[in-house]
Amino acid sequence: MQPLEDYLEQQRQRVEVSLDQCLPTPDSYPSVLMEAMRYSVFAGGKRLRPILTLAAAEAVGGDAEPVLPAASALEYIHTYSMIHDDLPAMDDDDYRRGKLTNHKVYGEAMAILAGDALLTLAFRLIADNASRMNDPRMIARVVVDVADAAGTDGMVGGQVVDIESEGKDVSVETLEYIHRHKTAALIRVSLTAGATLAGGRPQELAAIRAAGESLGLAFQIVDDILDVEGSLAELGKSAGSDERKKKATYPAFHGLDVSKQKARTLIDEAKRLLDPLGPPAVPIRALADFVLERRS
Ligand code: GRG
Repeated sequence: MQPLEDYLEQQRQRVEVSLDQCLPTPDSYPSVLMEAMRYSVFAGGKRLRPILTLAAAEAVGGDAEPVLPAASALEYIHTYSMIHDDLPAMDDDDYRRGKLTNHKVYGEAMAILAGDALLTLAFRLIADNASRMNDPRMIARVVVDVADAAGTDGMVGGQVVDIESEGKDVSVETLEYIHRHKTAALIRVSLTAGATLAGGRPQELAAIRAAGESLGLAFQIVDDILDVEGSLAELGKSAGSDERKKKATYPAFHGLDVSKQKARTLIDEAKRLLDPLGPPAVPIRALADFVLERRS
């Protein structure tokens, strides 16, 4: 296999092109909405979720190219969640990825609408992508999975419990619920959507789903650790915000050492779960290591 950096860069470039092509053109009407959507989509994310979608399609023997619209859709859902999370009514952040947040540039109303438009576009792209693949039954499967991961039983549900838990002493079960729903669910479905669209068999899908769950939880634990240990330059936002906002985090509950060990164990588990898929799953395994080692 080529070095991970080359693989990531190659996939990232394909994703960047697709993210541009799947959005309405910048001169579409109303132009301020197009501008606001593009501002946050192209604010410099790592593109982890869409790259996982491409890697999952390849892991079950499919091609990455046909699943690019669905991969882009998952990045749009992620971007919408960031835009809304930064709003004064939620985390009230002025900076994201080292740039002013969407509402700081376009105002709150436009930031809400840009997020809504990205979420809506995402479901259109997924349904359209699935309808072009071999098996039409896939449309329902993938749309339901993504809706579950993004909605009340996923990211939105996790965000609600996170907000409600701020400043309170939460149980370990609540902490686990927040992390698995707010963050892990979208990472997990980024993998399963790619594998499903590429025609993965039930056993392959089950392995990828379980690996995605471990990888997603590890991602959020690493995010918690970075909020304690990272620098402004690395994170593109000020570190220590979780502690200031009295958020429920792994380091706050378990300490840094146990949190690091837990993240490592989850990544090992994700990689082991992918063993039955053999060499085609090597890029996902490498991405799992990247999640553990990332500094931003
Ligand atoms: C508003 C419905 C709604 C949900 C928001 C995900 C989320 C829920 C809030 C974001 C809060 C946060 C920073 C969570 C930590 C995990 C996370 C999603 C980090 C950012 O993801 P990266 O590192 O971002 O993949 P980039 O910038 O690389 O795209």
